[in-house]
Amino acid sequence: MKRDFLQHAGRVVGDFDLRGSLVRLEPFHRGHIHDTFVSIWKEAEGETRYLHQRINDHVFQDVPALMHNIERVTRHVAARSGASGFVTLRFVPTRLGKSFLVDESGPWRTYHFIENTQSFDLCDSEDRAYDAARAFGDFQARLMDLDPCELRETIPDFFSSPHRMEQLEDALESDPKGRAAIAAEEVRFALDRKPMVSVIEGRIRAGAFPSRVVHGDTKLNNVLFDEATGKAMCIVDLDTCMPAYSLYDFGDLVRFTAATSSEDEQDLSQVGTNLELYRALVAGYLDTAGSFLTPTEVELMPFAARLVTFTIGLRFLTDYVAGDVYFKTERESHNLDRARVQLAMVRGMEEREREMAVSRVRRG
Ligand code: GN1
Ligand code: MG
Repeated sequence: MKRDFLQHAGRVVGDFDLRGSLVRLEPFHRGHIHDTFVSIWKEAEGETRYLHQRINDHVFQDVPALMHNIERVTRHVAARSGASGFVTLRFVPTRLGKSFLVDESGPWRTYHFIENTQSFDLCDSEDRAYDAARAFGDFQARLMDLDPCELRETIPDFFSSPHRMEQLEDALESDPKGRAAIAAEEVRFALDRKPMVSVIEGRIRAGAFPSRVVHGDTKLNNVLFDEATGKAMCIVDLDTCMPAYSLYDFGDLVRFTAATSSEDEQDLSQVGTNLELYRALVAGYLDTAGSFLTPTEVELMPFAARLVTFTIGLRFLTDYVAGDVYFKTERESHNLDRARVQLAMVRGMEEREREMAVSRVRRG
C-alpha cells in the first residue's frame, strides 16, 4: 500500500464520529475486495480500535444499497441474539450521522473492532469446523423471518451459477489478454460441467424450496472466535447478505473450511477436501439450520458444496481470462492458481460423491 494513501486514510478516518486522538493507523490485509485499515484512538479511559474500509465501488456500485442491507441485517440479527453470547457487527457513523462517507478516493465505512477474538484461514480441528457451521446455520436461522424483499440485490445475479458460466463464456469470447489458451485445460473442465450449474435454480423454480436470506461469504475467517473460550462469537463480512438459496452458505463453508490447502495453493497435490472436517460441518450446520431446511435441501448439501466450489472456480477463471479486473491479485497467474484449486476440489468431490451423501455422514 502506498504511503500517501495511508496518510490519506488517516485524514478520512477523522471524519467518523470517533473520540480521542489517533495514535496509529495500519493496513489490515483481509479479503479480495476492499482496502481495510485498523486504527487506534487514545482517550482518557484507554485505547480503542476501529476497523475502516474503503469500499470497492467497482464491485459494489450501489453503496447505499450495500449499506442498507448490512444495517437491515445487523438490526434483525441483534434483536434475535438473546442470551446466546453472540456479538453483532456495529458501525461507527460519520460526524454527519451517516453510515458511510464518500471522498475523492471513494466510499468509506467504519466498524467497532471486535476485541479478544481470533480468526482462522485454515481449519485446525473438527470442533472448530462444527462450531463455525453451527454459527452460520444459526445466523441464517435468525434471518428466517426477514423478508428477502427487504434486501436489495447489490450485485445482480451474484449467486447465480448459470450467470457465472455465461460470464466465463463472455470472457472467453473477448479474451482480452490472450489467456484463454493458457487456461485451456481448466476451461475445458469447466465447460464440460455446464449442466451442473442450473440444478439448484431448477429446483427453486419447481418450488422444491424457497430462496432465503444468506450470508453469502461463509469462509472460516469470517467467523471470529473468542480468544478465551475458543467459541464462535461473531459473524463478520456482511457485504453479500442477499436473497439466495440457503445451501449456498453451506456449500461455501465446505469449499473453504474443509479444504486441505489455502485458496491459492500452487502445489495441487495439497488440494482436496477433508472428509472429517466435512462431516463436522454437516453436523454443525444441521444442528442450527436443520429446523428450517427441507428434506430436499438436506439431500442436496453435498451437491451444494460441489456447486459452490465450482462456481467460485468459474469466477476465478473468468477473472483470469478477463485480465484480473475483479479480485485483487499479487502475481500474474494468481486467479488461475485460485481457479485450479477450486476445480481440483470439484474433481475430488465428484470422486467421493457417495461418501459425502448426508445419509451416510449422519449414520456414521
Ligand atoms: C470475495 O473479499 P472476500 O474474501 O471477502 C468475494 C466472495 C468470494 C471470495 C472468494 C463481493 O470475498 O464472493 O467467495 O472472495 N466477494 C465478493 O475467496 O465478490
Ligand atoms: Mg467477503
